[in-house]
Amino acid sequence: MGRYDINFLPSQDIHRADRALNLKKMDGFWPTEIALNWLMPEHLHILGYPYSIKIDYDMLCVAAYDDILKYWPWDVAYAAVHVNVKSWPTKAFSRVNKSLRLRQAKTMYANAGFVIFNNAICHEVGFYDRFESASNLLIESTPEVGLREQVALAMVSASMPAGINKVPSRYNHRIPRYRRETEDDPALVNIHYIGKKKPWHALDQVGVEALVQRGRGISPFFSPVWLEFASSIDDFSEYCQVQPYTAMQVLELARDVVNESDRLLKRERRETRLLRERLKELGDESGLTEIAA
Ligand SMILES: [Mn+2]
Repeated sequence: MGRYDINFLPSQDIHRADRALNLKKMDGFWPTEIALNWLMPEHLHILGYPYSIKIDYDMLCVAAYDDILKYWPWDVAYAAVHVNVKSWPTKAFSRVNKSLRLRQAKTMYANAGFVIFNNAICHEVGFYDRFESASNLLIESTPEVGLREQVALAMVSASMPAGINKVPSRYNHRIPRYRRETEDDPALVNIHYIGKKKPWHALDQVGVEALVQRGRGISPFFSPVWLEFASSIDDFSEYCQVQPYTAMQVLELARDVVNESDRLLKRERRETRLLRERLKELGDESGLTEIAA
């Protein structure tokens, strides 16, 4: 199994794997095996590795991790952390925090795409045990909360001795938010293909238009980046039915994005014009013309 320099690890060889595999399914659709991710830091500690990085399967690395060593000494570090998500049921979370005796941490959301662990500290505090308890308590107390895995992780991580630390978001670049590179915000390191449509799924015109309508017109252009890389790997076509884009297909993609953006813009202008006209009519009757102008 040493192909592509990847060492695959049979799950039965992971210390206490049965516990993770028996954990209740989170969000209904993820395979139970994903809980093994959160056992790995402790397993790797036993094997003698001081640090570990967990990276999602839907991420593409496009640049070197040249400043990653800066983040090594921390307990646990996430790329992409949003503090104080208002829609979360804070009361339920503080109950979980209390019953697990977790340090009362601010409610926060941490995307689990790219996480660095200090394996020894995870082992010391029993990271997986805490994660398992938090998950189970959340399932009981807040069945309505989605992304439970990430919620439980964020809560447990926030109560690590040094809390959660942040890795720059270029290590977990979620595709709808592509900004122009600046000195403060340098080039991407990892592209994270979040959402249901992955770059190995075919994208049709309707799909492209739907993305534009959600303000994500940049997203379709990330697919060719993944396909260009993936197609250079042996047996690509055995695993992936989608072919890399030709220059002409990228142009067609741009056409669909631009056409849909133009259509939305025209519709918005038309609606504004109609509203103005309506207000003007009303104004003629009620003296509102000034406001309409
Ligand atoms: Mn992902």
